[in-house]
Amino acid sequence: MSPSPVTEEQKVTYCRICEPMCGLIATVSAGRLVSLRPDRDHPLSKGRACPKGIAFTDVQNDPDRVLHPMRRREDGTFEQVAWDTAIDDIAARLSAVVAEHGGASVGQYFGNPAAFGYASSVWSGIFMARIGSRHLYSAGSQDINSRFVASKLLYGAASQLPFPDLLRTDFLLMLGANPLVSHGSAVRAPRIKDDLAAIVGRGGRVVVLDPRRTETARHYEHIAVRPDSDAWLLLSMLHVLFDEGLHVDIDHQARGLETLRSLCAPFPPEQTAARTGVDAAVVRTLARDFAAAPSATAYGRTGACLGRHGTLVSFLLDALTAVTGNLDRPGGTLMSHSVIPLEEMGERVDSFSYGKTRSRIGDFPDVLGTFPAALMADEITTEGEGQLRALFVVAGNPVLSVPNSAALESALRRLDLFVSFDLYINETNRLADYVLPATTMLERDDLPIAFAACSPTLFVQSCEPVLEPYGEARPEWEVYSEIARRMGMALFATGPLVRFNRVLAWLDRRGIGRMTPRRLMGLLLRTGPHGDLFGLRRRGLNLTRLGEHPHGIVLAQHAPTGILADVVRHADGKVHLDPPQIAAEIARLGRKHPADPRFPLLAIGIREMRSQNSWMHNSPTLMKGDRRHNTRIHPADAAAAGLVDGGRVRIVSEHGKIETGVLITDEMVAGTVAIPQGWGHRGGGWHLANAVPGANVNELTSNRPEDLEALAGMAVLNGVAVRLESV
Ligand SMILES: Nc1nc2c(c(=O)[nH]1)N[C@H]1C(S)=C(S)[C@@H](COP(=O)(O)OP(=O)(O)OC[C@H]3O[C@@H](n4cnc5c(=O)[nH]c(N)nc54)[C@H](O)[C@@H]3O)O[C@H]1N2
Ligand SMILES: Nc1nc2c(c(=O)[nH]1)N[C@H]1C(S)=C(S)[C@@H](COP(=O)(O)OP(=O)(O)OC[C@H]3O[C@@H](n4cnc5c(=O)[nH]c(N)nc54)[C@H](O)[C@@H]3O)O[C@H]1N2
Ligand code: SF4
Ligand SMILES: [Mo]
Repeated sequence: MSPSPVTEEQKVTYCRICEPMCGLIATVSAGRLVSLRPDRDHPLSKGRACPKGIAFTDVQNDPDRVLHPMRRREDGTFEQVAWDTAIDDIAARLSAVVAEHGGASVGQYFGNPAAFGYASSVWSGIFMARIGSRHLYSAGSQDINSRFVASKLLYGAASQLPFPDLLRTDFLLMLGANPLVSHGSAVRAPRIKDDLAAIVGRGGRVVVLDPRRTETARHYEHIAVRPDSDAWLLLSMLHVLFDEGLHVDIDHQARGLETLRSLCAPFPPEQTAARTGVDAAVVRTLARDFAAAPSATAYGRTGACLGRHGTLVSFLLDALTAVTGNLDRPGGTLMSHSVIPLEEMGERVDSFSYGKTRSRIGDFPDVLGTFPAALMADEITTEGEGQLRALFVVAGNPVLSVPNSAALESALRRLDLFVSFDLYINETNRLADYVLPATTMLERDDLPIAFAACSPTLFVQSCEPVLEPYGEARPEWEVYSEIARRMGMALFATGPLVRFNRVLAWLDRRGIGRMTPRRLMGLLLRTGPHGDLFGLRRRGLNLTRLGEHPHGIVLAQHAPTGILADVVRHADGKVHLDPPQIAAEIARLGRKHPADPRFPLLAIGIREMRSQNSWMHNSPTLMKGDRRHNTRIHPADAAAAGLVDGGRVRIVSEHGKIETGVLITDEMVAGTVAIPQGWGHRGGGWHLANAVPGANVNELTSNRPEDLEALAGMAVLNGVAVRLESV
């Protein structure tokens, strides 16, 4: 008898590894993923996907994946346990911590992949709010919180993520972003390479400000700027605009123009050139050209956010756009606009707060209810009221991603309870009491949140699970619900309501029944700006209608403009160009850069095409071709340190040292080295990653409160002072 033919199914889905969320088609057979390929019918990605998206098959089917609840034994190895056993024990131990030390001693760290699904973020947030946690942390303090704080100061709305109108702009000033590799961040544009080319194609310009001649810079106009000097450069550009009267009247939109003008006055380009490495004449021309362009937009990403002045730099980028009349208009910088107004709800119930509470260590303001992850180590080890004692890590690997890994690693060993939800046993959760098997992006339904609101084309897509969870994997939100139940804690009870609870309790009281994340999102969708209003708006959106369009729906070719008044939440309805925090930060500028002759070079980060932060180095497809961890070094710096291409180098900072490979290249500005992030593997479970470990750049970075960026508590991960030693 011949074996019965196995039927293969093609399922429409989208990638949730990074922000473009490219359309994918999954081939599934007998409940297993066979392959992934780009979705040609996806209106935005149109048949494009990157190597990581395709290689997700390796992750989905990885024999190293965690598929059962794992409990750590005394000797550090893990044993498989039943879900019931794990949840009972976690609930009991958490109850004990809460009884003895209060809910404030419980915490959570939320990693980057968690931002690509709605359910675990919303439900774990509710869980933490109910328990009274005072310890929420996320990858944001190593990524984008400075952007959120700039938005809070400018617009009164921390969740606002203004983004460049790539489809219509005549002038894109790009500062500290490398979208040809990163595929774009805080702007959703799956075909960003084409979008940039089209700007030039229609006679416009793309100018890249970056210390490295990156993949993106090589294709466009590159201005090499010294690391962490962008604040001076932007202040000088604004100085020129004011000095030469190139700004426009924006009184209807903004207040504080005169204050901004006086803040920029002490920074003529001739004064800042030594600091930035950019000629005064170049800065003057750049400012004039930006102002003269029919439309222009200034955009920054991690290179803008991860220095000593990330909030100020993000603020100045928008200020530049605003004073040239380019805010909230076609071709300029657009205001983010969600189809499912989760962020708006958050703003309304004040869960997107800034400075509503302060951290126990370092006295930092909260950003969206979270504190700097750099403080976690000290929060665990510093005794006293509110000490962090029980930690949940959802989709994160902070031992590699947070500054001063060594400190965090040793602190994690001292927790009373440490629980992680992940696909792998990584460098962080190998120290956890429990590693719980999470569902992958293909094993859960999804709806767009967060970065989806930064799309130049107004677009919405939902997706259903492509696969049943492998093994015993479970969605995080169900596990949180179950832990709460076994602790006798009602997630939607009244009481000290914070964050989303107020709204959810309200919905629950109105008899919507058992609230699930999906129901909540369905309600928000229906009552949102494009929703069906329960039938009041014909052709409006609901989950059923979304389901009928698996490749997604283009709601408008262009994201809306003229919506500034709707998104600004300051009482006077205006953009604030004169916040006192910004004036204070400008006053601090010079003091934050002590020259230390022991560490004469500056290190910056670099993202690699076939990496995704720390978690795709176990994919055989992505690791093909003898990949290694190499630091890019300018020939002059290499010669001075006696280094050879392909050799080894020891990189030393005030906080630690690492050894890595040498790649000599003149794409660096002299005095700057670029070290890839996300390496340094010695996790519990990923064999291939561990076999090509590389070095962990965050052994060089600082978690001292006084070294964090002042306004948002951002980790300073670019512009790290180092020296090179030959080995
Ligand atoms: N020096 C330096 N440090 C940096 C940066 C830098 O440029 N330089 N960049 C920073 C930035 S921008 C970021 S975003 C952070 C990232 O920091 P983190 O979010 O802490 O780390 P990741 O490496 O993204 O690890 C994500 C973890 O989530 C797991 N995972 C993947 N998908 C899922 C899922 O669907 N569910 C669950 N439960 N788990 C999943 C992976 O297995 C992995 O263990 O790193 C930051 N650190
Ligand atoms: N292939 C791949 N794609 C990714 C990721 C990945 O790991 N791999 N990670 C994803 C994540 S989590 C994020 S947050 C995004 C980030 O998206 P991007 O920010 O676009 O990515 P980066 O490549 O880090 O680009 C930052 C740029 O800033 C430059 N830079 C560093 N310091 C400075 C400075 O002081 N001033 C200026 N002007 N420039 C500076 C760097 O040289 C670099 O070119 O990428 C996402 N996409
Ligand atoms: S660019 Fe990002 S979203 Fe698109 S396929 Fe690659 S990893 Fe997935
Ligand atoms: Mo990130």
